[in-house]
Amino acid sequence: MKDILHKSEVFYDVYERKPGADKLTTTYCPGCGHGNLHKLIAEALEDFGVRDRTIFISPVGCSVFAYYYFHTGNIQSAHGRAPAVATAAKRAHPESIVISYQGDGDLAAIGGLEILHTANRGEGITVFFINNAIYGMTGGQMAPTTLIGQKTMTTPRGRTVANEGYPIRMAEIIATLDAPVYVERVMLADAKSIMQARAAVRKALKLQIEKNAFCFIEVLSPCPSNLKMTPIRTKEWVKDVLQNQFPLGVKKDISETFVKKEIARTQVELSDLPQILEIEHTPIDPEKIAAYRQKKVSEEIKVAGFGGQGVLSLGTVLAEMGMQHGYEVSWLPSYGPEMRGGTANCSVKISNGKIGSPLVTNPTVLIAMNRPSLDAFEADVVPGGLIIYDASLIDRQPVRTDVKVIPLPATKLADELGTTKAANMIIVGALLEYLKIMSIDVVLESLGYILKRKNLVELNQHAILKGVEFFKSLK
Ligand SMILES: Cc1ncc(C[n+]2csc(CCOP(=O)(O)OP(=O)(O)O)c2C)c(N)n1
Ligand code: SF4
Ligand SMILES: [Mg+2]
Repeated sequence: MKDILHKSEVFYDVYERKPGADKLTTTYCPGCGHGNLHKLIAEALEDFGVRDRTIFISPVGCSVFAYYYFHTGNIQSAHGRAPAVATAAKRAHPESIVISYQGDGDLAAIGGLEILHTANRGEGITVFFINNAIYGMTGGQMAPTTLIGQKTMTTPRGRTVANEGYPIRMAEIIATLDAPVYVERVMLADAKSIMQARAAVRKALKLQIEKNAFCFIEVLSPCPSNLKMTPIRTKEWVKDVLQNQFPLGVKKDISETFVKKEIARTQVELSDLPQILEIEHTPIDPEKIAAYRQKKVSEEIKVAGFGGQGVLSLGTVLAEMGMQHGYEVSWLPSYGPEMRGGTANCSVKISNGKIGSPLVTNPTVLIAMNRPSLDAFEADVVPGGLIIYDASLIDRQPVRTDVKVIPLPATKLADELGTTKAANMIIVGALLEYLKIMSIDVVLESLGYILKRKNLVELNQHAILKGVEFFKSLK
């Protein structure tokens, strides 16, 4: 009796992360299979002594909050993307035990290709695939595993082959691939089948622990709430109906002959990067940037304009130059349909603190190189921020009165240099002279390292200096 009531140490005693007053029960409906499977996994992790090196990945679905319960490492991933996240976790931490826990909507619909390629690469992870023949979390829409004739929210007259195709047997598909080591389908319908599921769960995890083997366990599981049956009746349905479409059993097992897969963690020293990336790089004299290392810098820059105006490279130059000065930097391009003739933009962060997200939504600096960009982003600039706009192309002034505005005729000045394309570097010069977060000398010196076309270095140096002069002339 004591053993039956034993709660695995792999579960938290109290589910502190779960909102609300009830911190002792799970979010699952009575009779739901998720609870059973959680228990089997938790007990195996405890018995194998790997709790503290397990990373549990839950994507979207009713098990999205698995991290309320599992006292392991946890990552909550986007819908269908758990296998990619699991791949990254395992490769970064080869000694960890990585579990990708996915529903049928998640794994077989939105994440259908993700799992296929992960299985095909034979990543050293364990996938638990909860097939309850329905989208549980969202209230009972059709899943790829929904049975023919089964009524769901989105197939109110029952699934038909003509409209929705056949239910997909994922375990069989995964078993056709070369890399997976062990693939089995089990069910959670009665004591006997739960014991068989327990054995499969343990075998799959053991194979990861001992051999880094990719294993895939499909688990036929009851969802009483959306199948609209009592918990007992749903279990019978899993056994008597669902199982007919999805036959239980081992679909592939090469575990005996499979040789342990070594996952090497590649250690790259920062100083080796230029050579690996084939970048010409001469370190900057620390003396030259010492003064800038003391500054408190946290700039969030939005650069926007037409595709072809050098918007993205303007951002790259700022980020690269920031790096030369020892700042944390990020650069995030936005490629959208707007690239063809409309607006293109990128986000750049330059900071001497850690950068959490590369996205800039409220810029401290907006660089608007065309009118649609000024229209689109002016309102987002933080009060006290800066707007630099190309006054030779934009026929209106910013309306904001709580920000600093620099009307810079960048295109006109670039034409004076002989090429319109230099407008972006003129803006770089004016901006850096305004911000005073980098040494102009170092920027000019570094251009040679980062520009791929060496014949353009001199021209861009002139353009940056022209921007600097323009800003000085405003004073
Ligand atoms: C990108 C994205 N698309 C759609 C959704 C809505 N959504 C949430 S859960 C879910 C399906 C879950 O079904 P399943 O994976 O079978 O998990 P279950 O709840 O049945 O365990 C969907 C479509 C979402 N959260 N994110
Ligand atoms: S809706 Fe279905 S899958 Fe979700 S918790 Fe309830 S029984 Fe489980
Ligand atoms: Mg489901």
